Amino acid sequence: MDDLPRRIEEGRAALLARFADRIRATPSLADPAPRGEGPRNAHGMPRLPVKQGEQDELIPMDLGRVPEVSKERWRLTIDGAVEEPLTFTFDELLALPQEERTADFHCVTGWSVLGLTWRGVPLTTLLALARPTAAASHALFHSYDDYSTNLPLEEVLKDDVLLAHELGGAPLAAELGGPARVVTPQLYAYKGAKWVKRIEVLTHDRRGYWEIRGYSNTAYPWRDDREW
Ligand SMILES: Nc1nc2c(c(=O)[nH]1)N[C@H]1C(S)=C(S)[C@@H](COP(=O)(O)O)O[C@H]1N2
Ligand SMILES: [Mo]
Repeated sequence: MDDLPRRIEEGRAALLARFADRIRATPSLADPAPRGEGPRNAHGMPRLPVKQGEQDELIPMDLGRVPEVSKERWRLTIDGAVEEPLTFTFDELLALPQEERTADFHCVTGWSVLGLTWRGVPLTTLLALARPTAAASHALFHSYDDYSTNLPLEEVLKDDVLLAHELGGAPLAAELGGPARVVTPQLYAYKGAKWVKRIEVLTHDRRGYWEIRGYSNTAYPWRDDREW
């Protein structure tokens, strides 16, 4: 495994080249007039998207139960339309290159928390190792609580999309998705699966839990894009 950094770099470069145009065309990078208030973030977006209220801390949101997933029992599988299906233990996740991202968090129910610092592994790293096939276009994330959520690969591959296991320098609390969760700072937070156990790479779009029940499939906060 000593060629791991090279495999990650080559896989990431190939994916970013392949998806560069689609990444640039996503709403949060191409919107000429994002709606919201406050100073602009690094992507030129107003810090507080339209119809969001700021608060100090995350409110745990779930489907009525917090699944008990110990670090020992936790596994993440990446399969479907990939050349190299993979399963990681929590220790194997920690053995990958770790990165930090400070990002804002926007829940579709109208609250935002600004400036959260997450630590974990970028989704680009995981996909670089699993290598989506030429036909791969989307991913469906499955969680231990039977939640699911879907994204096009151009959203999964954004630099701030992280599989996070620490928040603010501490292990991620169980009610916030620990041992590990996905965060998607440029979209409403229901696009980030807590207690994630499987990333199913797909050659077509397939809707997740809230996307089936009426929440927007695109979930773009600066256009009030909440429902369909
Ligand atoms: N597995 C799972 N992931 C989930 C959810 C869930 O119910 N189950 N809720 C989503 C919603 S609607 C939001 S706003 C965020 C909430 O994250 P928090 O609990 O850390 O505030 O997680 C998202 N990810
Ligand atoms: Mo939410």
